[in-house]
Amino acid sequence: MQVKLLTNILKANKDLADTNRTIFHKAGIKVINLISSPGAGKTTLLENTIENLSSCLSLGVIEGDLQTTKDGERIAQLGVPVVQINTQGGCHLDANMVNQALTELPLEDIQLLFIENVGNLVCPASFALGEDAKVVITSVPEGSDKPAKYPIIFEKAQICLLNKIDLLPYTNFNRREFYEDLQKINPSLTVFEVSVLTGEGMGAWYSWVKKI
Ligand SMILES: Nc1nc2c(ncn2[C@@H]2O[C@H](COP(=O)(O)OP(=O)(O)O)[C@@H](O)[C@H]2O)c(=O)[nH]1
Ligand SMILES: [Mg+2]
Repeated sequence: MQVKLLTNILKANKDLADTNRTIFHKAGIKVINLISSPGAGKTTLLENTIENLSSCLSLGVIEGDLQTTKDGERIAQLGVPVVQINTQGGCHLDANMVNQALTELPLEDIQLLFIENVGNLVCPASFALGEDAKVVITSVPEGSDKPAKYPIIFEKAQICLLNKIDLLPYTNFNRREFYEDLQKINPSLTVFEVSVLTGEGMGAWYSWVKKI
């Protein structure tokens, strides 16, 4: 019975994600779903990406969080249309929440929409939102075992950003373990090693975003 219930929830979510996808397609909007554990650097990545790309791309942002509008306020300061969704304890965004947020965004003015999911490496992996690509961010201080421990999101993502490489000298992060595990989970995953803080490696990320 429980299994059936879960299947129904995921099916309902998939149907709504397809509805969102149709809306995005008609409006000519590309969508990136950003997924990571709390603190890996999603909002900082968005701030830098907006500063670098908003002169050539019209951007919009949906911010997902359990509580507070802190991330939404950080993004709004940059003059980009943003809607904050508070999940009131829920560990992921779902397609219905995104569908409702769309009514608050000027879709006709947006070419590329970023969705910052709730900080969590598990739940967001199972809930499609209507995105063109899932991007998983993991960061050096979290450790090199994260792909092996949370394989589903690394399997479903098209891009992996390994962030905070400026901290490599101060940690025991094992690149060999990281890449060997990723190879087993998703051999076609593209990895960009970056430091959002220093800007190292960010050129490859910006190029990918511009081409999506
Ligand atoms: N050292 C270092 N810190 C970073 C980097 N990127 C983000 N941070 C810091 O990590 C913390 C969490 O970042 P935030 O973007 O809020 O993470 P989020 O919870 O995934 O949105 C902040 O203190 C950032 O300044 C990086 O490349 N290197
Ligand atoms: Mg954030």
